[in-house]
Amino acid sequence: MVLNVFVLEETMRMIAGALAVGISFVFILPLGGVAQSNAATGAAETITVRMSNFSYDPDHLHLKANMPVRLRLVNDSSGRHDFSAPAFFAASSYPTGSSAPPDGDISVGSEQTVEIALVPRKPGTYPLRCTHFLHSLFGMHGTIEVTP
Ligand SMILES: [Cu+2]
Repeated sequence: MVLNVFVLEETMRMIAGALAVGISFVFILPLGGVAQSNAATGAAETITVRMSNFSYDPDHLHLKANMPVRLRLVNDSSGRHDFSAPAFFAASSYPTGSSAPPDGDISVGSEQTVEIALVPRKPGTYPLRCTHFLHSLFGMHGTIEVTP
């Protein structure tokens, strides 16, 4: 009987733990939705790129020349990655007070999000890659297509 009570307590604790995880999920999702709708009310379209081990999602960005855009780089992996596209960043312009990322490379730490506002200026297809050792070889590369 004592053993049964113990097992019951353990089970209750596990259920409570699972509920806590479920509840935090429920709270996180609406926050993400609010952030997205706020961005949508701004002038520029927000494009979210998720960075993981070892890919970009999406790995092909389709942008319009002279249309302001906000790139939202979300790294939900356990390690640091970067978004390196020197030719693309050099062929874009930036809002007053900001400029192209140094070396055309944006570094995003684990569980971090970085946003950059820009206006693509020159149509073309630009390579995108992660410069971390072997990441590109493992599939962490893509293209940014700017159409007229
Ligand atoms: Cu990487």
